[in-house]
Amino acid sequence: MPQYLGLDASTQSMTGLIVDTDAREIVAEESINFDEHFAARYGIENGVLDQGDGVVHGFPLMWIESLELLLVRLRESGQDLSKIAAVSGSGQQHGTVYLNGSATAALEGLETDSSLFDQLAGIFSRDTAPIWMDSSTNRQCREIEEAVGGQAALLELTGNTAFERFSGPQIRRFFQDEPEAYAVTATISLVSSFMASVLAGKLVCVDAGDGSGTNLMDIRTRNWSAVAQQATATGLADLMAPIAPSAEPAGSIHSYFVKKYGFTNDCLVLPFSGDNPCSLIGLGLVNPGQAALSLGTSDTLFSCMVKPRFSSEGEGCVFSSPDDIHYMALICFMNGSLAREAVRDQYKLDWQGFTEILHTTQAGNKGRMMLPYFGPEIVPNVPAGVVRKGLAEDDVAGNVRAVIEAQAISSYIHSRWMGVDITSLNVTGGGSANEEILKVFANVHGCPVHRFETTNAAALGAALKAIKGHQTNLSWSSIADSFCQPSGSTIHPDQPLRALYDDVIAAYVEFECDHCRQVSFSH
Ligand code: XUL
Repeated sequence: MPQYLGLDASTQSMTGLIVDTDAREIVAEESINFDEHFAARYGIENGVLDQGDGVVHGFPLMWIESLELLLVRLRESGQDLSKIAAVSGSGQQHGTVYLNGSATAALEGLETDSSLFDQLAGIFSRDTAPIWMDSSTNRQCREIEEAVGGQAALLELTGNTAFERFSGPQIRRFFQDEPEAYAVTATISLVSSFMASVLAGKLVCVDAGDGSGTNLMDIRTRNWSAVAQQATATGLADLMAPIAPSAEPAGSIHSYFVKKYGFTNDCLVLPFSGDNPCSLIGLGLVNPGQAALSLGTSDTLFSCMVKPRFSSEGEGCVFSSPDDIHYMALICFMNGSLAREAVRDQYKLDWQGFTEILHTTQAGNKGRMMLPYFGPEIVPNVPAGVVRKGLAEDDVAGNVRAVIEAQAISSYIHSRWMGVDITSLNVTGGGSANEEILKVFANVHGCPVHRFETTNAAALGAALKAIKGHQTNLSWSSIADSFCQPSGSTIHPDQPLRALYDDVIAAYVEFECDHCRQVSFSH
């Protein structure tokens, strides 16, 4: 019975999801929460180390430790890992891992008499990895854009303007601020290719899905762009593994995992991708025009496109799909669950109390509005600072509804550039468990919202990538048909409320524009 493992190395946790292609079902789903296991040792909160001034990093060694814990947990829960024919994965997109010259030998020489932690602790030229929440590279973004001939030129070349959270600007900042550490860096991996390298016991290529979140890949050829690499840092072309087809196996799993956890020697390791491209296929968006919403640490809205279509405002992103044929349009809001949790905590609510308030308050919030920038926001690109209109800070109910309406409206107005007529939204992420939140999104977008069985779409997409890499004759549509059906719970829009939201949306646009004119970095 072939089974496939999808791993998701995300911001706050390491998840493993196993699918069985004969049974056509998800047979296991386990997660290791970073704070729960590592908060004290690594000094992290919500999975990350916030160093101030927009500098937010993760710990590659902690990800390695949690991989090991996860495999133990999967075994303890009764999973027989010898059934796994192939493994692939998803990594929080954009993060960069810096390895020194000892990495190749250390990965290859892993032995089971000590832990991954002990054997891999010395392979880094930088202990921490800047991740997507890092907003400290504004200067580097502008420098890279200028060096390739301007913002429009970078957009045309890579599908994206320079974003602070993207890998290229992170690399440039390291190159500028820590030249000595940069000089001893032999390889720069993405979170995805780093985790794949640990499993394969050798440096694994980047896939085009994650490569397109770097500001370094030519979006049309799906190869690194020499021009973008030169604009970013000296000698960068030699530090980055090539881009490989997403379904081309990188090799077999290293014997460490065979001996220690019971995988077989011929279990394949496929290149990992970014969490967004993995979520695209995990939610079954393998055909153009389909759209989905992920309510996670950040909220993202994305769709599948035939050709790369760019956001001229530079607020959206374009990635390659893991099918290596289509493209993914995405907008990412930094203030996803971070904002929902900030409101919940500020008013000392639990999720039940929060949900009851949403249920009992009126759509449109009687004109009370919030711009929920609890942290710096990506879309629109503004610094941190919550702004309220007609809404007192001590108005608990008003603030709860305001944060959710703001998120839904923002996802609506900032997705127009995709040119996709959104007729339904497939929804995932922790926030998708909450029906009252989904009702607001259904009413604002005026379309049904389909809930999926797994809230781990990225891990599911990774498992589907593993299937495709092993059973190469299967089409993406047939794989998606088997595993990506809504769980049956669909939230339909309430048409009169949708009409009401027209005015609310117009008022929100005005409120947001006024604020952006006053404070934004780039407007
Ligand atoms: C998307 C983005 C986030 C991260 C979350 O561009 O930065 O969605 O991928 O892990």
